[in-house]
Amino acid sequence: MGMRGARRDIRGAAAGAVLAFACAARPADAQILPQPAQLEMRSGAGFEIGASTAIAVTSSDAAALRIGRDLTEWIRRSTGLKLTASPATPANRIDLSLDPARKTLGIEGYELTVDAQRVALTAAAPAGLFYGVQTIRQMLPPWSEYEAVLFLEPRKVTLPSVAITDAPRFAWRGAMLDVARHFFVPDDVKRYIDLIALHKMNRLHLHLADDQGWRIEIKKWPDLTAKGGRTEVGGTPGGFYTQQQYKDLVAYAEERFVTIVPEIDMPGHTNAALSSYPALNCDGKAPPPFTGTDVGFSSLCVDKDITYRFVEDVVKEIAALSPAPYFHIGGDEVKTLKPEQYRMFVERVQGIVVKHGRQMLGWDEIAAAELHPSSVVQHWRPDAAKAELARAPRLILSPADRAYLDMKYDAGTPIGLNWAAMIPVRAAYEWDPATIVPGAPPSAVLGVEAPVWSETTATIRDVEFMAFPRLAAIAEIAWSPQERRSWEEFRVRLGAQAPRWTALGINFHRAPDVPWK
Ligand code: NGO
Repeated sequence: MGMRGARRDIRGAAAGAVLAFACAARPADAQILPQPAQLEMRSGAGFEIGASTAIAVTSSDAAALRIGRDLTEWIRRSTGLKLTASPATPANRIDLSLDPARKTLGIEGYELTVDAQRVALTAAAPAGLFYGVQTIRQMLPPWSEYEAVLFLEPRKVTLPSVAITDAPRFAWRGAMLDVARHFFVPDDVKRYIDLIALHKMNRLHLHLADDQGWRIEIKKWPDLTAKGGRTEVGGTPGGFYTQQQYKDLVAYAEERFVTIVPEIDMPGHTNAALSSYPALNCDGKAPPPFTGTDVGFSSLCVDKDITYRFVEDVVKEIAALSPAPYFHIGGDEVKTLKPEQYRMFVERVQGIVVKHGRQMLGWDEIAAAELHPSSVVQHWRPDAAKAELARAPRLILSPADRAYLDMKYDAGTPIGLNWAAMIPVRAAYEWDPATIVPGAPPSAVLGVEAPVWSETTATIRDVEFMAFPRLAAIAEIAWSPQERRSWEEFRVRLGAQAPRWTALGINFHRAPDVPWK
C-alpha cells in the first residue's frame, strides 16, 4: 500500500509539471524540428482531440496502416484516449491519406492542415506520411514520448491550426555511428534509429570495422568476429552483430524509413582483420589486436589476390543481408601505401562493389581514383583538395569541423576529440551545404551526414551527449530550405525540444548557447 501510494504521488507530480509546461503559450512552429518548408499558422481554435475523435487511414498499404497505428499510440500516450479507427461523421476526425497522384509532394513530402473540424495529412508515398506523423508528434505534448504515464482520467489535447506543405531539401540525411572503436548492442542502435527518425533523418551509416574491432559476422571468414570482434578501444570486451541481428536492424530501420549503410573500412583501418587472418598481411604474419586510438598504421596487402577474394566475400555476404543499394569501403587515412597502389586498390574494389549491384561510397581520399558514375565521395577533411572533390560523381558532406559530432562542444566538454575543431551548436548549425565544395554541381550533392566516431564514447549515453543537440542542427540543415533557417530562430525552437527529449530519456548536452525550456 505504502509503495503504491508513493508511486502515485511521484506520477502526479511529474504529470503536473508537464501540464504546467503545456499551458504556457507556445505556437506550433516553436515545436517542429526540422523546420518545415512551408508553414502557416492560422487563427482559429485548433483541433481538440477528445473521446469522440476518430482516426482514419485511407489506404490499404501496410506501411500506411502501421504509421496510423503509431499515431494512435502517440495520441493515446498524450490523452489517455484510444481513438476509434473508422469515423462515423465527416467532422472531428484525423485523416491520413496516401494519394500517389500528389506527385509534387515527392516520395518524402507531405501536406498537413489542422483546423477545428479536421486534421488532414496527405502524402504521395508512405515515407511522406511517416514524416507528417513525426510533425504531428512534435505538436503533441512532450509526455506523449513517455510510455510509463498512466492517465487516471483522459486529457484533452489541442493541436494548433496550421497549414504545412513540407518536403526535404536533400535526399541523404544521414547519421553515422562508429560501432568499431566501441561496440553498441542492437538495442542501442535501435534507439539511435528511433531518435534520428524523429528528426526526419533517413540514413544510418554503420562503421562496422576498424583497427580495434570487426563487428559483423562473415560466414566464410569466421575469425573476423571470433578473434577480431573481441576487442575495442581501452581493452574492454567488444562484440559483433550476427547476420540475423544485422537483418533485424535493417528491418527495424526500414519501418522508420531509415536505410542502413554498411561500411567496411579498407585498405587501412584493418588491424582487426589483419590480426584475425595472417594471410591478409604481406609478410603473412598476424599483428596483435589493437586497442589504442592511433590511425593510419594498418593496410590490407593490396598486391595479393587473396585480399580481393576476401573483399568480394565480405561485399557479397553483406549485400545479401539488405536490399540497400550502398556499400561503403572507407578508404581513409592510408599512410603505408604509395598513391598508385591506393588508387589501384580503390578501383579494383569498386569493380567488386558494382558487380554486386551496389553503389560504392568512400571517404574523400577516394576522389583520387577513377570513379564510376554511381560512386559517392564522403567529404570529411576540412583541408581536402576542393577542386578534386568538385569533380566527384556524387558527394555527401560531413565536414569534420562542422558535422563531426565526436568533436568537443568547447574546452569544457568532458569527452570527445578536438583535432578538427571545437564545435558549439551554432557552428554545427550555421553552414550551407551548397558552399562547402565550390564548383560541385548542385545535383551532385546528395546531402549531409553527421558521424559520431567512438574513440571516447564508450556507451550510448556518451553518444547521445555528443549527438544531442547537434544532431538536430544537422537534421535541419539536411531537411529545411536554406532561406528558412536562422540561428536566432532555431536556437529557441531547439530549446523547446528539451521537455520532449527529457521524456525520451535522451542524455542531451544543455549547451550554453541554447535557451533550454
Ligand atoms: C577521422 C578518421 C577516423 C577517426 C575520426 C575521429 C575519418 C574519415 N577517419 O575521420 O578514423 O575516428 O576522424 O574524429
